[in-house]
Amino acid sequence: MSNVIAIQVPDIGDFEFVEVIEVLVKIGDTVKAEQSLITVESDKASMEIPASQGGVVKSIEVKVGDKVKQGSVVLHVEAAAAPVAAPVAVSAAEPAPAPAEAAAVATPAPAARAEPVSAVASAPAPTAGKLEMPASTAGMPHASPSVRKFARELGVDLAKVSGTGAKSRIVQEDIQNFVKQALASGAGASGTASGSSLGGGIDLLPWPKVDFAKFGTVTPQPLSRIKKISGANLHRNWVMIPHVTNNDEADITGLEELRVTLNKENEKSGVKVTMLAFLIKAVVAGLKKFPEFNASLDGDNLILKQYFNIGFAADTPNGLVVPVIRDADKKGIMDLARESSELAKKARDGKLAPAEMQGGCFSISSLGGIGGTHFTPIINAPELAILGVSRSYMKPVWDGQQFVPQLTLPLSLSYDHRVIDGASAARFNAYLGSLLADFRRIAL
Ligand code: CAO
Repeated sequence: MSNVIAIQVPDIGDFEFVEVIEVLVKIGDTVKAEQSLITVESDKASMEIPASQGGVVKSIEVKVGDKVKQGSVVLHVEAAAAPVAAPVAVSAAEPAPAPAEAAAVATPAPAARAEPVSAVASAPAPTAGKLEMPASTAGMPHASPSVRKFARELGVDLAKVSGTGAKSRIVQEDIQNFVKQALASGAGASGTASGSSLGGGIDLLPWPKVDFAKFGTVTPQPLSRIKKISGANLHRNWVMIPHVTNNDEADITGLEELRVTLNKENEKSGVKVTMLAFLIKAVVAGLKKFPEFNASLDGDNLILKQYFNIGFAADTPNGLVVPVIRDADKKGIMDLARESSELAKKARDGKLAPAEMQGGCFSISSLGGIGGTHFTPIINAPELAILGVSRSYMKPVWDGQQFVPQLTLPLSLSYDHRVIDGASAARFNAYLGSLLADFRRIAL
């Protein structure tokens, strides 16, 4: 028995008649349930009418320019098997159609297509049994969902394309011509057609969806509030700042001796002199010598700072925070050691005030107490550079006559390459190394 089904236009809300602007299938095509069949357009927006039932297209009952309304038959398909009512076509409140009715007339399931955020972000969610026209797309390029999809696949910014269709609608051919022109003008993948997003955007695959439980027992654990906030900041900084990391090493043999001596002398003071305090002092000297490191980008301007506030990454049970030592240039080693340890304790206890994490000029991330050789610290925007410090180690160094043991501190300086050249970064890092190797230089 022939199983031919009429596919109708569903309830499309307040619009009595809408115009067919695209027919997306032809007779003989095999269509799947949910596949778009035609695009209709009101005076405000366009949308696709999907098939609720798969099958072979036997006849098409509409053409471009026709006006259709709820109940208009779009086409007939011959279903391979007995049709199944579309899963979301019938609202839970309505009685399901009898199988015979369902077999005769299948109303398309609601299927407002998932569009890029900019395209139909304001489109209302479809209600069961009803296909909502997206809200007005005023101000957006005039194009059907399938054309938008096509543009998206090619990375074309529709705002840059002129439409040649009715009412200046952008049609598929306009996209093809735009791409041809962009290629002919020699515009490369990154800078096409004077600012078009063709190849310039980040067009990534969706995040992999894996059912981990299939492979073993798993326990979901929500991220801490700090992790969520710091994660979003780190992500933005990593993506938006062209990072380069300069790796160097400093001879801290003498400095470590001094640190140990100071700690012995000041045992009763209750303040432990840390390598971090020396590093802060050395960084301040570096910022004074290389002012572009003590700056932030503001459009085409560099905002040079005359103050020296140094942040340091503190590892806490809830995640990473960066307390800031203000006016570090006005403080001595003991003050810096005391303040950094107080701030680190506050950070671990979750008691840092927001003001204690603001106003930084440059950050230090010291993993020296933990381990590692070198790493790539992520710049703490809007700062322009960050110093990563790894674990010091003893290495044999040839002094011209013999190998001598040298306590060596690895320094990893990440910098924003939009502002800082590789040569400047190498000089900055080498200067830090020279200060740490002979701290008397800091007085020069
Ligand atoms: N090389 C070898 N040993 C080092 C060292 C180095 N570069 N730096 C510190 N140490 C030693 C210290 O001497 C100390 O040893 P003792 O206990 O024997 O005296 C020990 O490591 C612990 O140091 P500390 O942690 O108390 O002090 P600190 O000044 O090195 O660090 C702070 C303070 C707040 C920076 C640190 O506790 C911390 O949180 N570090 C982690 C920072 C972080 O997570 N960075 C990553 C950010 S990106 O994800």
